[in-house]
Amino acid sequence: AGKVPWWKDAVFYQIYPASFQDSNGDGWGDIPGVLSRIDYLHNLGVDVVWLSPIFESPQADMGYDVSDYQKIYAPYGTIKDVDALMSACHERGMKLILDLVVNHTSDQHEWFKESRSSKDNPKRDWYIWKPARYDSNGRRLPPTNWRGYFAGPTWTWDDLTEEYYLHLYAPEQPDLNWDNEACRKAIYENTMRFWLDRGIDGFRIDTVNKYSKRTDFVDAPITDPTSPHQPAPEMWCNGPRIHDFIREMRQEALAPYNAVSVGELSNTPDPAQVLPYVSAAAKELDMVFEFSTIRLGTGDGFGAKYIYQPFPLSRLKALTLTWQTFIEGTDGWTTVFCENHDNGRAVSRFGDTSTPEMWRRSAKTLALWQATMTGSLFLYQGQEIGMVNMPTTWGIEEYKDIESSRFYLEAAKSGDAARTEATVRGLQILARDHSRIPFQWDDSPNAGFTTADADPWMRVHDDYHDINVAKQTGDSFSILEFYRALLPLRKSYRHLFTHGMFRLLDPTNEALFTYVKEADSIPSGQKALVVLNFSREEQPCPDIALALKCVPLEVLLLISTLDQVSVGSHRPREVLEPWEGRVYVCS
Ligand code: TEU
Repeated sequence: AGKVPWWKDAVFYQIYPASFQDSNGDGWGDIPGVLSRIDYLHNLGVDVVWLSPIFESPQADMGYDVSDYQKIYAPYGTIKDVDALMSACHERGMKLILDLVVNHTSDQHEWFKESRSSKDNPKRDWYIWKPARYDSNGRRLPPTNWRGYFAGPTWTWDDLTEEYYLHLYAPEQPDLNWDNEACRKAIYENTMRFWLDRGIDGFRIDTVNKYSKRTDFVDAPITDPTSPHQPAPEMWCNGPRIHDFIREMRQEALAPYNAVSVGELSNTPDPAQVLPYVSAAAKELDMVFEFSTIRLGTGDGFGAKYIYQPFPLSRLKALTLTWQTFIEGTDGWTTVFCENHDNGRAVSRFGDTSTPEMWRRSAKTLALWQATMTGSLFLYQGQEIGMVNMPTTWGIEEYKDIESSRFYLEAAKSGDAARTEATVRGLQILARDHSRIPFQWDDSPNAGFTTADADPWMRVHDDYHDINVAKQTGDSFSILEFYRALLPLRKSYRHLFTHGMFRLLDPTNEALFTYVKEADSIPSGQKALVVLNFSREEQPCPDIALALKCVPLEVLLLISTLDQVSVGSHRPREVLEPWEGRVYVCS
């Protein structure tokens, strides 16, 4: 086995630039703000910083609608600020990756302005234009009945050239036509090599499995009778040429720079379909995020996404098992994550925020879950201090995200009060907004995110006096200090945690999440046993020695989420306290 690539053992940290640190008091986070916090990240144990989009954008979708890939959105700073952040990372042995959004551009991008200007513009075919259809009454209809991700159609009529253009997301996000080679070449040159030449270390690649649409553009079957538009991810996910396109992207732009790539791959629940993207021999992507696990709780399909579906722990365990083991015996790789900018906070969704004590314990147990799993570990800003969802007392006006407001409006317009109520409840658990409120640094006004007199672009959580970095720094029982202890531990046991094989025990237990990590590459046969109590009740502790197949005297407690416990003692206490997590190894 050759040298292990650096990015397998690296700890990645996603920053949402609008909400991390404002340095100039305009209420928006910015890149100098990130730079001012670089040592906080370094001390946490972060190896790679991933910045969500920082490019010029009208902000229809918080920067995932880029109007110029070579300019920085002014409130975030300048390209010199990016260079300074990149140098600060490199000086500390850290790396910086950017968010590559090339399934679509903003409708304000020069390319789209040209494309829409006339049917015979050279860039007309860089986007996906189709003539209208007409029904028996001569009423104009879009080319297909597809529903987009933001609760609307995927086609918008353009009066000037009298055709529709495709957008899987907002009308302000027209899809690029990857079937056009000149368009692809421009993407590699204009959006990727430009930044790689400046020294960027790689990309998180947005909607990475959606670039190759089926070219027959047929209607989707009616599966959501409540909507005039039908979910149709099969029309654009994992399409006919997707692997050719990604291999070409790798060859043209990533490989020449040894750039790391992590793809955002959704709507692909079948591991056999994911493996081709991450097999080393395929030379496509280094790894991907697959969302089945952390999307638990979201409603099925598109229309019901924000109708909350409770789920048993056994379902979370089964999905974890699938996505921990699908690369076994292959040359593939995977990621470990439980939060990002598109999902509600993990401690609110998978932990327990019923009391401050349960909040603290469950956040630490979730940390133990993440830090012992196989794959490259990704943290999201605020996860390390246990930031929680927005209070349910806040009104819908605090939900700024285009997806939240489009789903809410769709429900409200339906006139169905029960559905509207269910959508509000679902948003209170699942909305993307929860992870986008300002980072909580300390208990100064606006949680230290911006100056006292500034108006942060999103409301600061009411709990920032209790949940913030300053309060947890130095408190050895805090979530933050637990992460600070966990990350080096993950590295010193990397053969078991990062690279080991995941073996789920007791799959039907609805309170305990118990698994073994083992590695056949270890001559000693050393194993680790992770026991996590995902419940508010005491649970009997499984037989550790039996699970580890070693004699009781060899059992060592490696780490526990409890405050007062001497690690190393080998007499496992018979009972796990509520939300207690432990890791044992054989000596
Ligand atoms: O998200 C894509 C994405 O997660 C959705 O397409 C997802 O597959 C769907 O909601 C599943 O129900 C990326 C960015 O992370 C997101 O912030 C952007 O809004 C989106 O792409 C468009 O760029």
